Amino acid sequence: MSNSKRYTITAALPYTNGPVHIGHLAGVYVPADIYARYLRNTGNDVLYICGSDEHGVPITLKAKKEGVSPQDIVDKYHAIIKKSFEDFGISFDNYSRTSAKVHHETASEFFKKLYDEGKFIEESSEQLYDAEANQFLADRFVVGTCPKCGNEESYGDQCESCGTSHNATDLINPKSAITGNVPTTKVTKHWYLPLDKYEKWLREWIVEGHKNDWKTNVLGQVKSWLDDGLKPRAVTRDLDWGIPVPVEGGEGKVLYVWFDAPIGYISSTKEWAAHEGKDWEPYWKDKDTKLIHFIGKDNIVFHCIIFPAMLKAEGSYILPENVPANEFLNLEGNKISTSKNWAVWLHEYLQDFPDKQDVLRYALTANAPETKDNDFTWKDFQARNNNELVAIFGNFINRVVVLTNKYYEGVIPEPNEFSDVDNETLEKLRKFPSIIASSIERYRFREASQELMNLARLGNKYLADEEPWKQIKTDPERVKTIMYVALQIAAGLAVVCEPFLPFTSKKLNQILNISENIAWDSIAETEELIAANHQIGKAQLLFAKIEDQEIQAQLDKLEATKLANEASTKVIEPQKETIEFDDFTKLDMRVGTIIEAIKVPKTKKLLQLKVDVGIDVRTIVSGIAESFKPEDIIGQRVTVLVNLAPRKLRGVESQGMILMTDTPDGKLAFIEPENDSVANGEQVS
Ligand code: B3M
Ligand code: ZN
Repeated sequence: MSNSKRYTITAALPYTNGPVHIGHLAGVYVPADIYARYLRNTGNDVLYICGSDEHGVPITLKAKKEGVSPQDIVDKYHAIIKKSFEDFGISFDNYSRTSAKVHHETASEFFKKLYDEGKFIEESSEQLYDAEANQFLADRFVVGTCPKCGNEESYGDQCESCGTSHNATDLINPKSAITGNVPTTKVTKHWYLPLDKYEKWLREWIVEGHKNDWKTNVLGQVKSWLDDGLKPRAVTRDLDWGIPVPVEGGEGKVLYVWFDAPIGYISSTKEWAAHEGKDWEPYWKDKDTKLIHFIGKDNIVFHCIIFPAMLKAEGSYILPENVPANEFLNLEGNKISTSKNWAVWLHEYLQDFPDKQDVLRYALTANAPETKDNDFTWKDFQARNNNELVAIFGNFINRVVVLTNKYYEGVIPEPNEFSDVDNETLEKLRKFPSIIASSIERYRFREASQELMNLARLGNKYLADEEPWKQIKTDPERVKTIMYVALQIAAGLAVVCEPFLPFTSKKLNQILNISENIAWDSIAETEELIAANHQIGKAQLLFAKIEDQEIQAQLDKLEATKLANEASTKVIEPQKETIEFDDFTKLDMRVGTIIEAIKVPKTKKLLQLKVDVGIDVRTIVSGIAESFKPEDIIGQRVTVLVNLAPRKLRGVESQGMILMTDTPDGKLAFIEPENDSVANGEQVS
């Protein structure tokens, strides 16, 4: 194709300290995949690459916590992540890992070249040190107050709250993440990239040069850092996990993870090229290649300031054409968190919904956090599936295929003369590929996904208005034209849905018996996408309704996570003063059963109960109304302190006390005999 271009598309390398979750997918991998698939479908030379980020402190910390080696951690999660991406249909041309030999070599050479050309500052200075752990405290090994926004849990290299990247020594009140100790300092030598020298150039290139085509959230962050002034940044660390510093004096030191990780894009390209027998260099060095980095907002500084400064210093590489960073996705109102297990993990989703990759892709795209943080809810997921994919897209295709089979045994009829509505409908169909393309090219994937749905809506409306199922009795010749037009829309949908719903597109091509994919650009020009007399296949369900209980199961899973988290942070009260055995025997505790319960009027907490305690049936006023509805506790077995002196509560005399305990979510729970046959009045001792 004449206007074919070369694209190098990168998706942030996931840290291998945990599996991939929906936040990663919505922010990075799904939009990048839509973009890559679209560009391939429009005839471009596309390289879409990624790989596991296997260095850095998060991995060392996880290994320490689990008592295994960092290599064990990265091997475990690399395998899970790689497989889940494949099963989910993320169409990477290559998925590498930064522990690969080619990466160690590429990153070392890169560092060496900058070192040899005098691009670094070499400096010894006091760095934070944890004497007990015998460890310098860089990056996530140290937590403290962010000097910029006051967040008390900023990491040594970056504050996740305001996005600022800083040096560990800038933190206020630093604390070791390993021992909790207040760090001391110790002198050590490191190599620094003098970012200040690139400030002017960065401003011209991004703030001036890309003011009209980069996203405002990205431009805003970049501008604010430049306005604050850039400082030299250490690109080496005193750690034992990473790529050894390949120069004299670098013994026992490794490259900073954010120095080596973006070079991972280059190594992944080399690995791919070697495998495919191609040349990697045009993808990184030809100025006509468009380099696009898909990332989340916490990675903006590294992709817009530090990595470009590295590439510029090296001198032979192209710079990104765009860095379409997304904001964050929350989950059911709370921040997604790997350590708190508050996430929908991709590998678990694929187990629970094995053939519903496209549903998640669609739900995440339709609700993507493109301009602000967004919330994923299972209810919205269900609604996107049931009300859009099933009710609009699936319904349209199903009607077209069922009717074509019913009226014509699956053979597409020859149309008669087109009515105005037919012509208008076909004209609208021809415009959709460029409408969707324009949204995708501007990184507006939500908008693009809604235009895709609008094409299905067009098809549905056309059928609803033309009513072939009625006309078949009165004007069968007209129905031939209607079905022909509807089939053109179905064929168009198979093409333009591919970037968003690749599994569906494939299935739809099978149903329509299309073996050679129709070209995206041909839709605008061709009179006929799918020809008369072509035999199509039988109807198959494209999307199935998701029932309430499937959604409830997911919500229950999250609820269990919440409870487990609360339980693990719950403070256990210290033991009370010792008592004598005689003190204990004074307590008369009996098993009983609640036989009546009503609310005490004008109180929030009190229930008035009638309890059969074996000795008698007595009234007890109990502060449990916030945990139980009266009607739910009739018949409940309880333990009652029966010889507590009676006292009046809101005018009602309470003759005893029901023993209760607390649940992690702040509700109360009864203490009841484990065995149902225990009679009322039995003593508890
Ligand atoms: N691993 C950060 C992250 O997963 C980091 C991205 C590297 S991209 C070169 O959020
Ligand atoms: Zn901050």
